[in-house]
Formats: sequence, C-alpha cells, structure tokens
Amino acid sequence: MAEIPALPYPYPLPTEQRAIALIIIDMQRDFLEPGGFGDALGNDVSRLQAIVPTLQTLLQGFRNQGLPVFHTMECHQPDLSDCPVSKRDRGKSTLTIGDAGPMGRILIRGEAGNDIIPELAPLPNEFVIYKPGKGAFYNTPLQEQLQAQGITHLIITGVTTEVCVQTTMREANDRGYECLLVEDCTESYFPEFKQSTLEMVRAQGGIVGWTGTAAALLAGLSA
Ligand code: TIU
Repeated sequence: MAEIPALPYPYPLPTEQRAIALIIIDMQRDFLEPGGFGDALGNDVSRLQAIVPTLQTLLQGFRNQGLPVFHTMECHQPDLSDCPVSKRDRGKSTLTIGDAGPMGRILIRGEAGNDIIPELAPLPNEFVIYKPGKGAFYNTPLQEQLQAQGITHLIITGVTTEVCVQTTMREANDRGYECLLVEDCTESYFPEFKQSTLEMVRAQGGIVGWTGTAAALLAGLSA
C-alpha cells in the first residue's frame, strides 16, 4: 500500500483512490472577514487568510484527480430553531448569532456573510454539508454520504484548527475513518492553539490521526 510522509509515522493511502475524500471545514466569510461571526467573538480574522492559496492548490489537486470533495458550512436556520440558546448567548458579544451585521445576519444560512469565500467556492458536483454544531457529523448527513461513496480516508482542512476542525476529526476518528490533518491548510485565531492541536492529534501513536503537508499529500496522490 502506498503511503505519504506524515507524523507520527507515514499515512497509508487506500488501495482504491476514490476512498479518499477532501473535507474543507467552514472556509466562510463569517470566519475570515471583518463583520462576521469570528470578528464578533473578538478575534483577529486576518490570520486565517494565510492558508487560502495552499488550500486552493490542494483543492485543485483533488479536482484534477476526480476525487470527492466535501465543503462544510457552519450555519443556522433563519428562525434559529437549530441553534441552542447556550450557543447564541455564549460570549456576551455585542453582535451574536442571528443579529444583523455588515454582511447580513451572523451565521445564518443564505446570508452573504455565511458564504464560502469565492476562492474556494464549491463546484456543482461537490458535496456541501450545512452544520449547526462544531463537528461536521452532528446533525448532518455526512456519515451517510461518506458511507454511500465507500470513503474510508479523510483529508481534513479548514478553520479553526482547535474548534470545528479538531471536533470533526475526533468525530471522524471515532467512526473509524483514517484522518490526516493538513497542517498548512488549517489555521486558528490563536497560533499556539493550532500548534497544540497538531501535537495532540498525533501524540500517543496518532491517537486521533496523522498530520502532514499539502505538498506531501499531492505528491503521494499523483504518484
Ligand atoms: N470560534 C472559532 O474558533 N470557531 C468557530 O466558532 N467555528 C469554527 O471553527 N468553524
């Protein structure tokens, strides 16, 4: 079986290449642009822009090989029926989920600020998962869609590393997926939290999975 350089040891690729899918988590204006949810929580959102070019290259690599791509979007229904009060009230920000901001209502499906950034816009043949929680498996059809495609290996990218990315990777690990977190395609508002997440994922013999780079993965996929 082919493998690619990764930590804590090489990541084994599946024999059937279509069993590997790219998951891009929450690369939405709400997290990357001023006036969205990340900004309302008091974060410096400009930090997250750094991964966009590398993630575009990785996405293009998956598209070139015809491999499955899943985009997730953190969002809520306009009536907030899928948003727990605890989530809405948390943080005591001036603007919170459902309030009108400069890009429309914060974290509400269909609003301009909730869109995926144009550089990474999904193609019609790609999967889009609308998720109300931090993990992409909670209250979504992701598990059924992965199983229907025979996918066993997940390449995990997006924002933020220690919140939605790590939660999703832990959920996927518990469901038996072989997960690789791409370190130059994920970012956090807190550099030290990103670093700690990479380390805790691959500690204890890869207790949650592997970490590796986009270049190593792309080289392995095209070999
Ligand atoms: N606040 C924060 O770091 N993240 C989130 O609220 N959602 C995601 O990580 N997508």
